[in-house]
Amino acid sequence: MGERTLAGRVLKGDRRAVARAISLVENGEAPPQLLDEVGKNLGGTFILGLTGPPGTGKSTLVDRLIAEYRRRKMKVGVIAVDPTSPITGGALLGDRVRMVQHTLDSGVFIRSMASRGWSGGLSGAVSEAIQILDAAGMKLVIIETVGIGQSDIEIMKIAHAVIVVTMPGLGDDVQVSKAGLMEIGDIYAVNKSDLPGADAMVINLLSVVRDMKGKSPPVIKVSALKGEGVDRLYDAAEAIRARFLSPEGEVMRLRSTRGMIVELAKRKLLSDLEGRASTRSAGLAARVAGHEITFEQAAELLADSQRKYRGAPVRGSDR
Ligand SMILES: Nc1nc2c(ncn2[C@@H]2O[C@H](COP(=O)(O)OP(=O)(O)O)[C@@H](O)[C@H]2O)c(=O)[nH]1
Ligand SMILES: [Mg+2]
Repeated sequence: MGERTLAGRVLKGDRRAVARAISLVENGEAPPQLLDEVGKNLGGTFILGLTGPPGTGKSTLVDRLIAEYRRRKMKVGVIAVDPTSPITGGALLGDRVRMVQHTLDSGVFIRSMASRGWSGGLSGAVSEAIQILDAAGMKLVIIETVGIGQSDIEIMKIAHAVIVVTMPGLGDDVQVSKAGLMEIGDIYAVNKSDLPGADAMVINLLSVVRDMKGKSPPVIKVSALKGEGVDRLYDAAEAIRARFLSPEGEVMRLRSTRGMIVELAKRKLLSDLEGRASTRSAGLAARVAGHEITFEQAAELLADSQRKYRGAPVRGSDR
């Protein structure tokens, strides 16, 4: 059926095959053979996450970082996870536009994945996409997410290093701390340093990240627009990658692998549940409507049938 051929082409780094494979994964239609082949041919890519509130300049910064890595001939994959629908476009297009200078470079693969409709399943699809890029020979995969919502935090658990991007004028970084971003950064970038208030933001951030963590991650002032400070951001990311490549990196690799396994398992359970839900929910809804059972009981029944179906302990199984 050509799956082997597709896998073969992915392993050779064929960008069209990679695009096709990621589409299959996104639609939950990837043939097991493809994922098997990919899984057997992983090279241990470094996963760099970039997150932060919308408009802070993440895509522009990713574009600059790609250039830094390409200058060193490193093959780079980028996945931009976008909250908007692929139909209405919006920021989705924006991400690609900001990185357009790299679209003709065969050493760079850029892909947007829309989070709409994926909810809990998104990180599973991202995990598979990362594996495809890894098997295709990318030594670095950059994941850009909009730092709002739980799935972002989950995706960032997969990354080996996380850069949280902020900018001046975010109002005492309330948005940043509210979104739970203060706990997940290995590096903090204060972008748009060409605008007033960047120094204050750095000082502010330094105090906050020191409080929340035992150690103090670097806080780096950059202007993606002017290309200032990008080299220092690159150096900070490379320092973490050097650790990743050393024996010490084993812990990082295991943590990320664990995250991926959990996300993939969640995705599998979710799609099974959705399958069952579509057949069972009509009956359950009628019983709720008839006041025979409560919403809570209906949900429990559906969950129970899923657990039984899976042959798992019905309740209280540990995680
Ligand atoms: N002044 C200034 N604007 C920037 C800088 N970096 C990005 N921008 C602008 O900020 C806007 C949002 O950038 P984008 O990269 O799409 O942000 P994202 O939503 O975080 O991915 C765009 O209009 C960029 O041109 C910067 O360093 N300085
Ligand atoms: Mg963006």
